[in-house]
Amino acid sequence: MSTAAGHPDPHWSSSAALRLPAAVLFDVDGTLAETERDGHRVAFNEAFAHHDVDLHWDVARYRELLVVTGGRQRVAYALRQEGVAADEADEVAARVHRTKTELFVDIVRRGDIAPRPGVPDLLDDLRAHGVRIGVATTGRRAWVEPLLDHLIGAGTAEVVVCGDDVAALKPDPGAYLLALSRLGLDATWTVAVEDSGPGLRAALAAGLATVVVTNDDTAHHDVTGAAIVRKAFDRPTPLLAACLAEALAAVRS
Ligand code: XBP
Ligand code: MG
Repeated sequence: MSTAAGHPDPHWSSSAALRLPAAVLFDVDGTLAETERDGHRVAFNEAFAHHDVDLHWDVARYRELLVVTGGRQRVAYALRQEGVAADEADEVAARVHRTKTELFVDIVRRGDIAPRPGVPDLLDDLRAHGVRIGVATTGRRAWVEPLLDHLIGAGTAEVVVCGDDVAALKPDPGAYLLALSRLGLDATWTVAVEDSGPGLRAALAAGLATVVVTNDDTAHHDVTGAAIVRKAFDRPTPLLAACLAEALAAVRS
């Protein structure tokens, strides 16, 4: 834990001994980076074309479909909406999703995806204060690991829980509970950082104080229960470790 004395952060309250989180668990898609509209969506559309599947997702349609977490589940859901029988939808979705994963890995390896503004500063600040960092995502490990290496540096996240590791995706709390267990922590002094309603519900169900930083795709989501809701990491003030300490204090007091 840091003390207030001499703290360089203008958000730090010198009058109150705010306790920093023991760890911060980050979502990936939409939180660490804007991966969905120009990343996953593009890869899904290329995969549909590759498999002659009669689907094409524009930005508005994809935004609606983001309430379904998991790419394979999202494709199966959309196929069922088109009247495809459940078994066939699952089989086609599995094939399309394998191709989509390969295509998205290519996008990641091209290095085109940048962290959201303010994310590197928050990570630096957490590291400077000795706060442990983890990741809990419903995405597939095949692209999550190369993306994290590129976005935040290999080894920055002490634990990385992916959709492959859990039986149920967000809003199920499984990914967060597994991340906590791998860190050897309970939820009390851990904060989650999310961008979406399903992600927030997963984190809350795991008992975590949760900061939501929305984006254009999730600005309309229900964020009831979040400790802090913001539109950006870097504006109007930087989201830093001390802000997360304030969020924790608000939830745990
Ligand atoms: C992200 C997802 C993922 C991605 C696509 O949700 O739901 O499905 O959209 O990745 P969250 P995959 O940010 O809440 O983890 O195709 O690998 O599923
Ligand atoms: Mg997300």
